[in-house]
Amino acid sequence: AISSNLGYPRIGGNREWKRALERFWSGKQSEESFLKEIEQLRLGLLQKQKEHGIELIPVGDFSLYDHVLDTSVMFGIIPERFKKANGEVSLQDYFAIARGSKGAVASSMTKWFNTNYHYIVPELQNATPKLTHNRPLTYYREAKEKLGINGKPVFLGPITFLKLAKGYEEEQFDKLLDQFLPLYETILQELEQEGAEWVQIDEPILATSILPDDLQRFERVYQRLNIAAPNLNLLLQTYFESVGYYEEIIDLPVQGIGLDFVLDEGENLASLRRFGFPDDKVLAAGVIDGRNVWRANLKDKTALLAKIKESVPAERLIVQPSTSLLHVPVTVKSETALDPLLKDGLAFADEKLLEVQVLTKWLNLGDKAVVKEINDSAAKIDKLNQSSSRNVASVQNAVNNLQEYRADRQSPFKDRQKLQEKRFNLPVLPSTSIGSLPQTSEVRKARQSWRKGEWNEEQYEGYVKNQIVKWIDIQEQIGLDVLIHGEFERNDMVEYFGEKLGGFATTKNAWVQSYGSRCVKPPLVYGDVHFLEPMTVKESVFAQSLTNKPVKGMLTGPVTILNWSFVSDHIKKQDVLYQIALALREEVETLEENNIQMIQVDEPALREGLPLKRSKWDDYLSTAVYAFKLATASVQDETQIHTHMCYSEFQDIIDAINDLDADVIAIEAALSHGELIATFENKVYDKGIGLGVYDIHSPRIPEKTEVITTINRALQVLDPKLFWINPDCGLKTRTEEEAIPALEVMVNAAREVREQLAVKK
Ligand code: THG
Ligand code: ZN
Repeated sequence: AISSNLGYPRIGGNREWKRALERFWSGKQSEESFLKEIEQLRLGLLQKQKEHGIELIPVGDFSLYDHVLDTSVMFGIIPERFKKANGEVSLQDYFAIARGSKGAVASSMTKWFNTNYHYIVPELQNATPKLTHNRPLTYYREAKEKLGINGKPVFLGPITFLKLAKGYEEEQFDKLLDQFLPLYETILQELEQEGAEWVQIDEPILATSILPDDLQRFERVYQRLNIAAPNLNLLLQTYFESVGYYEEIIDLPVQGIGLDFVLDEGENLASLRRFGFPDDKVLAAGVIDGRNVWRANLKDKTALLAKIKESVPAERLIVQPSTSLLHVPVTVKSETALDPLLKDGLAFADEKLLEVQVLTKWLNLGDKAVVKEINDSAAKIDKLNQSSSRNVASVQNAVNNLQEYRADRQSPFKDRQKLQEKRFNLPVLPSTSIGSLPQTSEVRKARQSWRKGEWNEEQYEGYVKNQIVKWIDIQEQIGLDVLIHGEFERNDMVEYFGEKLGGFATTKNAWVQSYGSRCVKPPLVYGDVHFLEPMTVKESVFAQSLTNKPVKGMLTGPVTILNWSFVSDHIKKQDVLYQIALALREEVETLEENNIQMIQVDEPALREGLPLKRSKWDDYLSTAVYAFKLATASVQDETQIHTHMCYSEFQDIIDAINDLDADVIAIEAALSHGELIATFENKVYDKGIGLGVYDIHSPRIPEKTEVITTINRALQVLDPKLFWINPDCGLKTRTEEEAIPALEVMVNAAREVREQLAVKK
C-alpha cells in the first residue's frame, strides 16, 4: 500500500498566507515579493507532507484564493465585466473576480458542498472555454524541479465543475461538456508526457443525488480522458458522503477510485463488501477523517482496513484522509494552552498525515512494525473517554427525557402576532439590522489587549459598553425601529459560545479557511454540553437600558453551533445538538426574565448542513427544526423570536423554515431576489419576514432607488404587514464609513415605501 493525501491547508501554521494576501491587497507589498513569499510557503507545505511520510503528495491544490476560481481562470472563464481586451488575466484581475473592483461586482460565492468553505461560482454566460495555461502541469513541474517530488496533480473534474457553475440552461450541459473535454485531454496528455504517474480528479458531485443521465456522462467523459492519456493513472476522487451508484462508479474506465470510508456510517464499506471491487483498479481508501480534528483510534482503523483488505489486497490500496485537509487546522503543536488530556485526543492536518503513515506501514509490514503507535493512540483516546469532564449525568438525563420540555409555542403565530403588535406598536415595514456591527481593528485590538492581560476585565468591559452606547445612539439617529447591541464583545458568533458553554474548549491557533483570506476558529466539543452561566444577558440588558426602542437579544442557534464546531465522535451528533439546544433554552429564558422582548436566534448553517443526498433531508430537517424549537419555544407569546439565515437557496427547505415557527425571519436575498420571489410566489409564508434589501458583502453603498425597487419587488409576493426591512447579513466585515450611510439609505427607502403604502390605502 502507499500513503497519499488529497489536499493540504493553504493558510500556513501561523496564517502566513492570510497575512501575505492582505498585505498585498492593501498595497503594502509588491507583486513580485508577494509571489516570492507565496512560493516559499507553497514549497514548504509540500516538503512538510513529504517529511510526514506521504508518498503521493498533492500538487496544484494550493490556491491564492479558491481552487474553483483557479479552475475557471485556467479555462478562461472570466465574467464579461472583468475581461481585458488582450485576453490576459493578471493577478489583480484574479482577485477582482473574487472580491469585486471599483467598476465591477464580485462573482458570487457559495458553500462548498456541506462545508463552511466557500467557493467562487463560475459564470458560464457566453463562455468560450480555452486552456489558458496548464495549471496542474505548472505545479507538477515546480515540485519536481525544486523539491524532487513526483507529485500527484489534483484538479476539479469536468462534471463537478459544470454542476457548480451558473449561467447556462440544463439543455446546454452536454454541449458545454464537449467544449471542456478537449481541454482536459490536453492537460492529461501534457502531464503524461512530463512523466506524471497519478492524477487525482475530484468529482465530489458523485456523493450527491445524481441522476442516471449524469452517470452516463461520467461513462462518456472518463472513457475519453482515459483514452487521451493511456499511460497516466487517473484516480477518480469522491468525498463528503458515500457514492450513490457504487456498482457503476467502480466500473468507470479509470485506474483508481477514491472513496470516503469515514462518513455515512460505513455505506461505502457495505457496498464494497457486497459488490466487491474490480481486480484492475486501485482503491484509494479515505480512512482518516479529513473534516474533524479528533485523533483516530488506530486500533479501530486497522480493523476497518482489515475489512477493506478482504475485498482489495494491500498492493492495490492507497491509504489517505477521507477528504482534503483544507477543512482542518494545521498542527496540534501550536496548542500550548490546552489541557494535555484533551490535546492528546486531537489530530490536525500534520498529525493526520502521521496517522496515514502508520496505517500504511501496518498494511505493508504488519502489526509488529507499528504496535507502539497503535496502542498509544487507543490509550490516549481511552483516557479521554474515561475522564469525568466528558460526562455530565444531568445533561445526559435531560436529553433522554426531552418529552419534558415543551417544544411548541403556547399559541399559534396568528394569536402571538396580535399580542406582539400591541406590545411593540411598530410601523409597517419596520427596519432593523441582523446581528453584528463593524468589528473595526480598534475593537479587535481592545480584545487582544484584554486577552494578553494588558487590559483588565473592567477596562475591556468598559470599552465594549462605550461601543454599545455609541452605536445605540447611531442607530437611533438613523431611525431604525428595532436595534441591536452590535456583538462587540464577540470574536465569532460560534467561538464566543464555545468559550462560555460547558463541554466546549477553544483553541489558540486552530484556524481554517472560510472564504478568501477569512478564517474561523471552530471550537471543540469534547464532552456533554451544558449551560454554565448567562452568556449574553449583560450586554443585551445594558443596550436595552439605553433606549426606548426594542433591542434584540442575539444568539447563535443550535444547528449552527453544532455545524461550525468540531464535535467529538464518541457521542452522537444528534445528542450534542439537543444538549446545545437545551443550554440555549436556558439563555433564552434568562434573557426573557431580564425583560429582553425580542430574541434573535440565528441559524445561518441550517441550509449548508443539509445532507448531500435528498433521501436524508427529511430526517435532518425534522431534527434541526426540533432543536430550534427546543431552544426557543418556551418563551411567552408576547416575546418575539427572530431568526436569520445566510445564502438564499431556500426553495427546497421553505417548509422547514416555516416549521421553525419563528415570529420573524430575516434572510439573505439581495443577491438573488429573483429566485426568492419565485419561492414565495408558490408558497405562502405567513409569518414575519425580512428579505435583505442590500448586499453587505460589498463595500459599495446602495442607491435609495435600488433599495426601493428591491422592496417593491418583494412586496409583490409578500404581505406588507409581515414584511421587515434589513440588510442581508451582519455588518461585521464592513467599516463604519460604509455601514452608517448604507443603513441610512435603507431606512430612508423604507420610509418612502411606507408613505406610498399609506397613500394607496
Ligand atoms: N462564523 C463562522 N462561520 C461562518 C461565519 C461566521 N461561516 C460563514 C460565514 N460566517 C463566513 N464569513 C466569515 C466572515 C468573517 C470572518 C470569517 C468568516 C472573519 N474572520 C477573521 C479573519 O479571518 O480575519 C477572524 C479574525 C479574528 O477573529 O481575529 O472576519 O461568522 N464560524
Ligand atoms: Zn448572514
